[in-house]
Amino acid sequence: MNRIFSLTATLMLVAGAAIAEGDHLMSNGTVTKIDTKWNKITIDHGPLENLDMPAMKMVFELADAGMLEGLSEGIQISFLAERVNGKLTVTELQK
Ligand SMILES: [Cu+2]
Repeated sequence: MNRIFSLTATLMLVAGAAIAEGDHLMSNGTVTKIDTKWNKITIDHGPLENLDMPAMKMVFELADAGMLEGLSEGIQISFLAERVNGKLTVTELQK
């Protein structure tokens, strides 16, 4: 039930951001590795405008364990990455 709620909250945040920001903050990438123990995923990502980062493959923290649901290696995602407590973290994710 908690997971469903957090997923819904995440989707609402994503929808809100898309309306407010015209979608330009979301970046695209391919999930290449999933670490369910530490809540991290590796993303082969395109340029991240908000972090001024070029395309590369790297590891991100996940803001919410519920984001792991439905993820699998090789899947394409749209996501927003932000620096949270000094760590690059996926704060929004769409499959
Ligand atoms: Cu990067």
